[in-house]
Amino acid sequence: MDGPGGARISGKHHDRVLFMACNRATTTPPTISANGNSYPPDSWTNVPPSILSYLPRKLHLQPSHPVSITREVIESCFPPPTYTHYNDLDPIVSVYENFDSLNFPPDHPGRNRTDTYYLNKDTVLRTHSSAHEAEIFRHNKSAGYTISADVYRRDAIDRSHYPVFHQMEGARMWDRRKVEGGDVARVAREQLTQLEEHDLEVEDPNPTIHPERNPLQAEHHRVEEVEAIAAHLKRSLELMVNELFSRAKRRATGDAAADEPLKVRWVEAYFPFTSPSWELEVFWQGDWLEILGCGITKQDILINANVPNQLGWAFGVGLERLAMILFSIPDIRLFWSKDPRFLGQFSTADDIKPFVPFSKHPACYKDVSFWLRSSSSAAGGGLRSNSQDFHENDMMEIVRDVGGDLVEDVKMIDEFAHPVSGRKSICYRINYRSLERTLKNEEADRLHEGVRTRLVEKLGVELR
Ligand code: FA5
Ligand code: MG
Repeated sequence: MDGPGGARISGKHHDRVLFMACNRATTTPPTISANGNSYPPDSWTNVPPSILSYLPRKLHLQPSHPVSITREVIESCFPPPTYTHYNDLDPIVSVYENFDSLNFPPDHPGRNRTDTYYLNKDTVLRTHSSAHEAEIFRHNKSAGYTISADVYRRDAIDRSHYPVFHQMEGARMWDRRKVEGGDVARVAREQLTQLEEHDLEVEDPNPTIHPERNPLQAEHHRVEEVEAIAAHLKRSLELMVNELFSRAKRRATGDAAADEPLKVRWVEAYFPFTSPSWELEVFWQGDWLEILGCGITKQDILINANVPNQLGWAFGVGLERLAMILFSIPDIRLFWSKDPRFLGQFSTADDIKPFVPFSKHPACYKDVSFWLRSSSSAAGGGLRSNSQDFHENDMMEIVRDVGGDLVEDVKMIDEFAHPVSGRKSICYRINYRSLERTLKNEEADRLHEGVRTRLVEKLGVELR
């Protein structure tokens, strides 16, 4: 399960974004400039220049890019005038917008500096497209909307996680004052019957509402309303998945697996801003893959947005996850490639062909083992860690900052505590591999030496 606030870095493209002054050590820079504004840094600041350099990229708007094509296909499932499409909202948001406006409790792990990029204590790079929900509910003129957005999370390094990725949010509201007799349940049911059928195989074993696991917002909603809105939500999203996968299937004729009906399943979930809530998983290449979270919007969010008479559903889907499946893209780093051998393979939403990998370049594995510092003095957000104040995401960030997209993945391969002192030792294996060329061993050695030096400087570990 992907939680709101987890993801990865590289540092090649510095366009419009400037990071004034050097942030290499723990010194705080005098000011951070991004998207034309300045942010005074403080003890919460943790966003490196390499991450700020992604802000101008906006892959979801880049013509013929697979992320953008995936967005277009999803938008076509939620057409105007019922849905307004918002695609260019500023990724720099307040802590209030990203967390408080959505009911995240003060101690939610997503708020930690280990999980989220802070420009300063009040300002973050959005960790999800939901950061704009409250604002759009307040001003939106149509019944529904979609938002596509680049989002940022500190997280592990592997082939399906990157510190920058794209989400698409969608929502659909019904206004009790505007439907006949205030009967939202009946209207939502009627609209459900107007939605198409599909031939996905859907597992949905749980009741819509479960008193403990997935409660009704009993003060605000009637059971019939939630049953009807949930059915409308699930069918709308199943149709979206069906549309994407039938496009992928059309191109894959001759592939036996492509003729099998696609299997999806609904699982119960929890989000602070919806109840009841679900996630949708797709069975793909032998495993269940989570593609989206959704639910019935918490009524207090709508009340705070000054639209107390509306109620409805919202969802948030990961665009790279879908694009990887749609185009058979094996590694999430590829989306950031500017190599024409990658970009040249995609054209439009009507011409979806599987990506043909250019030759797979060799991997180069290097291990690093270290003793953790035995005591701590961490400033700012809480730390989710082992006994000592080491958080894996801090290590991941150093690796990304040094190695950029030349790191394919990082795995912990050993961990133990000294029998007498209790001091902990960890060993990580870093896989250096370029997507575009053969990496020389000396180059990997240089990168690895850089990682080792920074681990000592920044995290105070003792190399073994
Ligand atoms: C959210 O971000 C919620 N805001 C979704 C939501 C919206 C729920 C509206 C209810 C109503 P989550 O953290 O699970 O949820 O992320 C949503 C999707 O983003 C995931 O299902 C997955 O497809 C994608 N995703 C999450 N983390 C990553 C990552 N590091 N790399 C690529 N895709 C990711
Ligand atoms: Mg999730």
